[in-house]
Amino acid sequence: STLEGLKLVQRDEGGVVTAFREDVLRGLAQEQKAIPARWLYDDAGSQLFEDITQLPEYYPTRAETEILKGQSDSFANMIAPGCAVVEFGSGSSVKTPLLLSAIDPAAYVPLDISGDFLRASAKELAGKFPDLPIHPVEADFMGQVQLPSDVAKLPKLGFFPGSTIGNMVARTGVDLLRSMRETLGEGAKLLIGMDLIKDTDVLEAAYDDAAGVTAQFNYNLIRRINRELEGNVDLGALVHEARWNDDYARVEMHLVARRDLDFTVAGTQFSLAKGESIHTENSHKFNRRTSAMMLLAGGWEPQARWLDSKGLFSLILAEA
Ligand code: AVI
Repeated sequence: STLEGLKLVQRDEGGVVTAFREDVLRGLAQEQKAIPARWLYDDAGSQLFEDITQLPEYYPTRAETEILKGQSDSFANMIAPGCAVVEFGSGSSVKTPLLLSAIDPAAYVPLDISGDFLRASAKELAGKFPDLPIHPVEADFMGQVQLPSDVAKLPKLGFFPGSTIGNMVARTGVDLLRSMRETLGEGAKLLIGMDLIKDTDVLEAAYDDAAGVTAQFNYNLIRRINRELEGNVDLGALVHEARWNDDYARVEMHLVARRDLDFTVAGTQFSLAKGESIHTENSHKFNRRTSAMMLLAGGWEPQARWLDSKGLFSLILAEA
């Protein structure tokens, strides 16, 4: 049973495997089976996501990059020079340099839970901006983070691109926005990417590309369960599906059973009936009003909003 699984969990050492096992066993015991999306991002999953950002169907990365390139004058006008840019996540090799070149900050503070990612990207950035002080902080930014004393006196700009906020349910997203406000302090600004609601076909194609890379990204979760949690899920019995949920304004990724199947994970037995699914990710989409509502609920007042030329994606500047 799930309870026995949880007891096992407390006895073992590896904290990450333990948390993974707990989340998977709890998620598979639910009526609608669901596994938190963060488990998609092991090394293989992170590489697959990088590949996704290059796909013709996956427009968000290109659209946001276009805004960052095209609006550098607007950023320079609205954001104080000499601020500290605090990036939530260790930074993209393309987007971060575009922002930093536009606003000429006094310091850059990437926050990431993975020290390895953090060091690698800080090193890459130091090569491009040799005069910019970089202060990487290894921390879970879902809670308040203590910023280095070097940047205490500088105005702060938070940067959270990619519409990663959309991977959280509203309550978690609002909690994160509030934590960001606490981390950055009174008077701070936040530049945040929020993907837009659009034609269902365009949205579903972005999460179910013709080359099947997103499907592999989804299947990788099952490979990880089979490898790390002694699972025996027959991957051939599951098919990747991207589903627009109009009530929640989100694209959902599911793994749908092609036939009835039984399997075991960490000693616990589960079954899926043909057509049932494991829900593996949400990607919420926004419009002008819902993005403003979300930001306001998190303690941020929207000040400016930019779209790419096709109107697919929004980048919003908000003030604490
Ligand atoms: C990381 N995140 C913003 C991506 C998204 O678009 O929701 C994750 C992703 N999942 C499938 N494709 C991309």
